Amino acid sequence: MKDKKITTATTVAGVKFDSCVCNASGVKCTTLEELREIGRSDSCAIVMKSSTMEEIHWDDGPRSYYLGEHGMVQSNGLQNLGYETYVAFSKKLIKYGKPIIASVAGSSIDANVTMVTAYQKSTVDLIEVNISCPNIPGKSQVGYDSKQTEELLFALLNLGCKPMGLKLPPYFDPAHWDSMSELILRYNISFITCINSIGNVLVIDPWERRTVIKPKKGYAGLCGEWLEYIANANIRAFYDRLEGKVSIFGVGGVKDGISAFTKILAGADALQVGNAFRQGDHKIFSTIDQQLEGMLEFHGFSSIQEAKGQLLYI
Ligand code: RRO
Repeated sequence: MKDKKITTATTVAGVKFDSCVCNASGVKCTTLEELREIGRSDSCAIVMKSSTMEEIHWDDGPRSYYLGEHGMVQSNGLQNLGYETYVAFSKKLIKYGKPIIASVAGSSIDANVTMVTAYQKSTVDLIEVNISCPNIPGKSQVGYDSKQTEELLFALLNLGCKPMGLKLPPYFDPAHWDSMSELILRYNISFITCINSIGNVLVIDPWERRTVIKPKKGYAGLCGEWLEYIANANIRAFYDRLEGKVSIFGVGGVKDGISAFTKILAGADALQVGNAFRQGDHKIFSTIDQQLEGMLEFHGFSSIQEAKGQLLYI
């Protein structure tokens, strides 16, 4: 019998991807050289660092602290080169022939409108609005507040034809999945990215008797393997609520074919890799993709589309 051809090609918000593993915003994707390296790699897309109106750079620190191979805490504080630079970068990244994803993290509704409008006119393919950065002193995450989220989504209506998505914080209660899903459907959001880091964790150095991160008295975003099951829960909860109308990027603890496959079963259309990319090199995308192909084959699926959401219950 002829072998079944297996593919990890996927579609996010109507945009075609040749495979389904790419970088997560925040990790080695701030400078043009970093973005070019992602372009040259087997990452199925190029996701850019979340941008603000102006460049942000901090000299203080420490802003990140590594917890072995499993993950890290960070408070990068939205360091980026400013949205106009990323609009310009997007032109230079076209030659890699893969979707380019802009990320927007404005400090106000007006800032987000300005940036989304600019990206709508640019050469990016998808626009992700990040409503879940935990590391801005004095500001809570918009994604934890339905009223603020709705005001933002209303302002972002009808700014252009490119698909717009939301990068969401981890939610821990069904009521939040319900209210956020309702807004996502009402405001025609095309894709969501689940999940951002777990905000406001506190790592304490017991020997120095102090915090390990400088800003916000040490409160910072937790990244890496600890996110895996929280991300799975969020992906599944949104998959169950979004009526198949919204694509899902799964992110949080993706480090191999198994952690990738379980997110596809939960309902993800594609995967983003943060911590494992930080730790490893640019081969991580193809390594995970090939292992994922093996998992699809093992379970008799020939595509992501076939496997997506096919979680069984005991
Ligand atoms: O730059 C950051 O501190 C940061 C961002 Br924008 C984000 O979305 N999530 C995160 O954990 N850190």
